[in-house]
Amino acid sequence: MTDQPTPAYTGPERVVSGVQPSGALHLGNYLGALKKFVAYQDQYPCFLFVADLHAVTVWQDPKLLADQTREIAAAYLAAGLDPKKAVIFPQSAVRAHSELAWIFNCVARLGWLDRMTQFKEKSGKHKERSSVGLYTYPVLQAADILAYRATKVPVGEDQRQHLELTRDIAQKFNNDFETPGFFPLTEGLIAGPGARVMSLRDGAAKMSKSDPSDNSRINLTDTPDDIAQKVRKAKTDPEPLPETEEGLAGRPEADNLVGVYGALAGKTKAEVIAEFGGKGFGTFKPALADLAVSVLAPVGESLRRYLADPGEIDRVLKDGAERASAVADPIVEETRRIVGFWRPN
Ligand code: AQP
Repeated sequence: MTDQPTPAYTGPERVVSGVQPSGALHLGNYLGALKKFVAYQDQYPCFLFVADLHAVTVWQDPKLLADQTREIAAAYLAAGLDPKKAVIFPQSAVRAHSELAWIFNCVARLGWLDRMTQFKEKSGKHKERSSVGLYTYPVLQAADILAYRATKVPVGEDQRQHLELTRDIAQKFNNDFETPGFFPLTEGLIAGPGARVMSLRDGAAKMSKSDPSDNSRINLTDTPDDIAQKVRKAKTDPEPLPETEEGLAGRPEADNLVGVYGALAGKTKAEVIAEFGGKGFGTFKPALADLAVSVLAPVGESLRRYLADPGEIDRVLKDGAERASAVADPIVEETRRIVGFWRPN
């Protein structure tokens, strides 16, 4: 794969990202994605979708999918996104994503997809029985981004490899069709606190919706009591917190909890260690529980209020789909022209 800069893309800066409607959102989704979306909505035009096309790469109950989609939109609003600023929409309602994904399926190489670690993790031992969609998921992601010629994508650390694939697809398209700079080489906004929140039960596994243990994650819908209890029960080692940040090496659970505290408080790990270094988890965990409740409980409350008004969520999603299509459709139309598809003379 190549990573050479093509002649520069000179269009406007745009932010695109999405979250799958495949279960209740957790602290990792909040810190790795939602909180960042909110920070960018005042800086750039933001296109934030509910990734229902991605969700159906594994089985989703058709009776639940639309409501799950509303739930993610409600979480966006509860986290602080303003639909007058950010464009919030269901991915499947903007056809440009699927159309561009097919063209990119013909640009991406099998060898590139074979290297994607998320497919290996998600398909596990059942690769032969996985959907083809799960395999080509990163190609659809490239289409999600490039349908808006997005220049910036805020995501968690787990998406880094997929973003590199998006750049490779953009570059190969630009080279193959001799349209330098047509698609931008999108930058991932990945770094920073909360980019990789780990499971509360295992510091080596990422916090995930699909983890069978509910105690492994803090859900945005958890009550303050649930949140405090999950923090209390979080796996740790018997040592007090180290006096320096370097002392967190080899202590994944301690490192994770310090990182979560920092991400919630807007502090670096070094600042958290300066405050709690040398103290035991008997002191640190209650402080973390109080902080987590103070940040997440209002989000949970707001989420419940939005969910009580599905009509309002539907208005946001419909309006968002129209605004998103107005940007993406001309880009896909131009792509069709570049590829050489038939058009009436
Ligand atoms: N543990 C995490 N730490 C930081 N960021 C995370 N994200 C997910 N988990 C963490 C970020 O959340 C955004 C939306 O993710 P998604 O729902 O589209 O899919 P995912 O990454 O597959 O999330 P999950 O929770 O792990 O779901 P399952 O269990 O279904 O696979 C992305 O920006 C992601 O980086």
